[in-house]
Amino acid sequence: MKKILIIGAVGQIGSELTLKMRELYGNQNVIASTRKTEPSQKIKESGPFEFFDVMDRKKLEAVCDKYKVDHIVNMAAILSAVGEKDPMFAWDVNMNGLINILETAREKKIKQILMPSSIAVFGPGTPRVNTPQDTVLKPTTMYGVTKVAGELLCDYYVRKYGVDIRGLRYPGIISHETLPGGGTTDYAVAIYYEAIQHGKYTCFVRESTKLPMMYMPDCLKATIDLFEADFSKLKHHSDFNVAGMSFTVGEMATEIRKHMPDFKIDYQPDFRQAIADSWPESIDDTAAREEWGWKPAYTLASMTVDMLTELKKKLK
Ligand code: AKB
Repeated sequence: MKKILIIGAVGQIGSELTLKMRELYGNQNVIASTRKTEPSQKIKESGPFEFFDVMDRKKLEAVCDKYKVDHIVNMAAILSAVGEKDPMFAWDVNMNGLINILETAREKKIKQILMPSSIAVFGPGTPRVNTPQDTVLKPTTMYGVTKVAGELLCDYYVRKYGVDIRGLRYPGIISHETLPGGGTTDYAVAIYYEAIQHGKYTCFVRESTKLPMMYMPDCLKATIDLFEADFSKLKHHSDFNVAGMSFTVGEMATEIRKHMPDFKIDYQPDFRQAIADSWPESIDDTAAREEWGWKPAYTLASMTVDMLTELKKKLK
């Protein structure tokens, strides 16, 4: 049985991925970890948990030894909006944290690393519609810079040391369990919370802003399908484009109004508008479909029904 260490296990994706992986691989085989945020009761009680900073290499190695870890999933990252407020902190966590993981994996002969990337690798010079797999990578955020460097570094470790590393470029992820922390695409989650709690939302990007998004069940499926993929069949490694859906904020509001006709939205763009404008509108994920069979299930309409139903239960 695999022994999987999930770093960043209390964040938006990490928290749900931990529970999903415990269900699939056994509670005791999935070790959750985070820097300092207290985990949910569900995470704490369903399996092993460790507090440590990914920048602390000794502690990372000690945890790998303690649990005989052979797979590492790294969900720890400083995202685009927070990264612009403290670029050096973003560099430190995203790059030095990654180097620690890669070096630990090389030295301890860890069998596999899953290292997510993001649509933040793209920038203003990249084609914005149906963005190709292999294209211009000149991001304008520190988060994007660390993700491009991270992809290159991971591919280097694959080539130079034969470490099995896989990664996918997450679009904005929408979910109702754990809030996202510090990204530009956070508006696509906040809009549902605010609709349920206050019937209105002030959005920090323009109505016409269109970005690639994905619902959490598809995100978990993509992550686990890539985790399980046959490494020998992969031509790409750390940089798979994965598409779910693409829509404008205006289209989201229209979809919400189908269920909540009185929902109101206004717009007060801030510094995150420029970040959103530098990213693609839609993504070409042919490589992921061909190399490991990726296929999303959710649309804006089906996700909206699910988000509103789940949030009504949770918040009312
Ligand atoms: C962000 O907005 O920074 C993230 C991302 C697209 O990686 N959600």
